[in-house]
Amino acid sequence: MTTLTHKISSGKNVLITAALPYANGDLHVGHIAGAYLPSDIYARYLRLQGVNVRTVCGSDDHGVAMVLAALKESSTPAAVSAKYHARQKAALEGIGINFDIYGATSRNKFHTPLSQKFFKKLFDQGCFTKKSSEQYYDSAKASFLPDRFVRGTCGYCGTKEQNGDQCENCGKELDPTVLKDARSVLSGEPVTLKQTVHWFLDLSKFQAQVAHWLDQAIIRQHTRSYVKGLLAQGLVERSMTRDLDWGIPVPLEDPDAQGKVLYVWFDAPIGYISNSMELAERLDGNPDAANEWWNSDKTDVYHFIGEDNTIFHTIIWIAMLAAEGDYCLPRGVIVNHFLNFQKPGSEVEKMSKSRGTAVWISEYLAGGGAPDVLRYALAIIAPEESRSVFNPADLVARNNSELGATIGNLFQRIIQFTRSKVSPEIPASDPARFTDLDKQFMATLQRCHEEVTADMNDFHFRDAITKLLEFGRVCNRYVDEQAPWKMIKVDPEQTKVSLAMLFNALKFLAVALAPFLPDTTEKMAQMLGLSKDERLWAQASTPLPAGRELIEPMILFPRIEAEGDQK
Ligand code: 2FM
Ligand code: ZN
Repeated sequence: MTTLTHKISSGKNVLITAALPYANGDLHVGHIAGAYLPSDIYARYLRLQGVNVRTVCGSDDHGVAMVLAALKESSTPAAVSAKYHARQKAALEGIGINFDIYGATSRNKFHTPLSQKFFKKLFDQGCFTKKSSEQYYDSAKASFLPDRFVRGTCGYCGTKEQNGDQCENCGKELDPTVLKDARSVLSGEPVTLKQTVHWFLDLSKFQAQVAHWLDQAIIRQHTRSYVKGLLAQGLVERSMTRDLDWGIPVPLEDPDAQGKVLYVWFDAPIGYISNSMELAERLDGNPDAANEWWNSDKTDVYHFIGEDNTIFHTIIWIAMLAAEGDYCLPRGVIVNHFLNFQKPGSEVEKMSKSRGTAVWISEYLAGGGAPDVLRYALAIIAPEESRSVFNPADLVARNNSELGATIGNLFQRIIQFTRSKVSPEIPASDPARFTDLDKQFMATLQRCHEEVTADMNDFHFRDAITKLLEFGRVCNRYVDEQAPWKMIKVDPEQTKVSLAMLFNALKFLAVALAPFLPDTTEKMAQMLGLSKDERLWAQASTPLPAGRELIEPMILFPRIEAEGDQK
């Protein structure tokens, strides 16, 4: 297991961003597992640690993806992006992912001027080379074909049907020199090449700065190795402008710039800053207060992304920020791999809209799916170290046999038993009566708290949730060993000792599971009467005071009947 061994620096503010999804479609479980759930888990964790956190996301409204979606839906890029923006926001909120701002790059009033200012500053510093080069062209449609307007075979790894900008399999950027058998998405015809002028950023000039950043960034080992490999191959020039009529106009007087827009990957990450400005305007009454988050040694910025966004965040964005100079470089970039999909009885496949190999968040929620069950099912298989497989049929077992049988059942049996057989309140216990087993149980709780804290600090959320579930199993075993339903008949005082231990464990779970299961831990906190302070991370393993009245326990994970189950 690789480790990042990152301790939260005390007194630092943390700005968390999650990749801005293209506003050309709905969100599925792969998106959630890749960037949105991990960023939400981390933000919730830091807030429980008392850290001042802002979370920033929003839709990426520009680029060819939007133009293609508009063509497909006989609509306009503006209308399509507004539609999917709203649907994405609702889906995220539906599963408890509430960014402080979910902006939109085409509608945020700060975004175009900021992106143009950014470009102009790099231009004035001589960072761009204006060059004529051969780009794909569709003669039938009399149109240049940037990025996703072309599909073909990746010249690096041979994967077929790849977009003209990047290979989904090997993650490498593709251009006319490496894409094979290129065809126009507009006409389906083989493409031709035509000369056109663009502004290129020579990334090789930033090689040393990127390498230096990489050496001290908080980043997973697989990402570090991958980016080191790219650096070893040497960085090249990349065009930062496109022939497209949807996007941010290139802010140059030059007649050659007319009708051209900024490359979507130039303006998209700037969206993190422009969205922070919109948020600062709302929260601080001043958009420039965003500088306190972007240009201050009091703040650490973390980007959460999926593997396909790696080059853009760890090389191009770092080079852009280094060149611009006004903003701090991110402290970390947390990359998750793809989540593959497996329908019952079928092979493992990539998530794909056309093949129906995905679970859409809006459909899951509309079908009555509980947000926390999906969050758990994704966190427990989080593709942190390598790609993992999501099987929708597993959701039933995740709910019934893991969450329900382990955590739900524990709360139910302890609270129910105490109320009916012992007292209407949390019982007091006498420390003089602690047995070796009790002491061992307390030590296990303490150790779990420490280990889960280390996991959370290191962005190992999958290990953290796995350990919490395992602790739930330890608690159930302790109940079985103590058998309070028998003990109460012979030694009521000793029974209270066992129950007090278990109430401490319930409190620990109610706090430590909060980043993963926000709805359910609200109910747990209500059942245990936890105060805001008792719900802080540091307080997770401190004892729960006796004497608190217990309410009727709620069913935390109602059983799901699998298709084919006897009713
Ligand atoms: O892959 C995507 O969906 C991109 N729209 C991610 C952009 S992340 C950031 F730079 F905005
Ligand atoms: Zn490839």
